[in-house]
Amino acid sequence: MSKPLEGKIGLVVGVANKRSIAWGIAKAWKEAGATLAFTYQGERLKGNVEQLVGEFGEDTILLPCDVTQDAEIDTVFSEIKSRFGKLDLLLHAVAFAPKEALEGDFVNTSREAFRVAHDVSAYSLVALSRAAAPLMTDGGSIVAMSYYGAEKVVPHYNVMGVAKAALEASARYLAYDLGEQKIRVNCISAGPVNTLAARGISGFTAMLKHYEAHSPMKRNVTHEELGATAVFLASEGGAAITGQTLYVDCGYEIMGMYS
Ligand code: 0WE
Repeated sequence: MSKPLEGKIGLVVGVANKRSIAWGIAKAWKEAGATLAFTYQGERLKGNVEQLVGEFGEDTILLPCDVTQDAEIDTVFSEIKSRFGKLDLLLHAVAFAPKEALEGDFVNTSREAFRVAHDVSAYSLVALSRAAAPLMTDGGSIVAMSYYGAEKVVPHYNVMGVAKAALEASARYLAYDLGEQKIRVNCISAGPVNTLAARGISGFTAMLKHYEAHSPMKRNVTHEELGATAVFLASEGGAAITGQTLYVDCGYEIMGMYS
């Protein structure tokens, strides 16, 4: 097995449990040779993430980070600086909208639900990238997770679709700002994956079945495939790719009419 990320330091934001997309990508980055730091959101998830990260060995660090708190973001990056001295990779795999905003009609989205969804799911990429950039002294690769609902209407995805559109646009503006520093910023738009965030969304199982029936590849994307894409983006293969949204969805996005 080749180690395209040997000697690279990465920060992974968004692991909640072993089904998290962030965990799938972390495993792939580690397999490719990277040394990783992780954050967890709140005491509720600390135990989970601690147990998972235990597999990663001594050089891994785990830090609390609520991405809506600038002070917590600052602490994360000063810890990374003192422990590793630099950063090469950043994974953003966090999103949240209040549950009621994902249930009714988009037209009824409250000002507060709109604000929270954009703060957690989109602004956090800007804040994390700004803090990461000074540590990315040899350039870097920033990867954020998105979804088709950013581009087309997916019923009930509602304000999350608007926030993902903001995330993808933010990735383009960040790519422009950070390009000369050899820092690339891209989104992976994943097909649906059965995670903690997806569970409790009514009709989610039907959505997985829909992709299975109608995507060109007639199946759903795996954690391993998302991990392999993130390795590609972080390594030489991605060296001239920035500001893009890559659909990793078994081809679903290309379809116009389903048969
Ligand atoms: O981005 C997402 C989901 C993110 C998410 C999930 C939740 C559930 C619990 C954000 N906020 C919350 N808030 C909660 O209270 N996905 C891409 C998965 C997803 O979510 C959907 C989808 C898909 C796909 C919601 C409605 C329709 C489709």
